[in-house]
Amino acid sequence: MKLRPLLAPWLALALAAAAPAALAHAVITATSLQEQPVKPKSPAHVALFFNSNIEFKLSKVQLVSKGDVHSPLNIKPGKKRGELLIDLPGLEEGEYVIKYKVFAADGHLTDDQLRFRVAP
Ligand SMILES: [Cu+2]
Repeated sequence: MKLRPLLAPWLALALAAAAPAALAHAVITATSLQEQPVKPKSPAHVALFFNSNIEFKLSKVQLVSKGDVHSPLNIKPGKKRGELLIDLPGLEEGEYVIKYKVFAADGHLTDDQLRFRVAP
């Protein structure tokens, strides 16, 4: 069959182009950080809003602070669909990253991060 080597790459491209429409990965649509910046040295709750329900037992969130120090953060469901609440300890002023690995209700993993600043 001489057609096969030609057909296969074309098919792979067509499938790749069709794939995104079939997926429903959890994507952040809003965060409370936009309205309530984190103040220094005061524990805070940060809410992340996803476009999908989250499997909380499978999801993990870490805080990355200066010097690439990773610490696990407690998470819990919020009141709204797709709302994830994060407990933040009191932090020094500076730049931080929230690294999250969350599973959407459809089982797809989102591995991403969110930068934020702690300032008075
Ligand atoms: Cu998905």
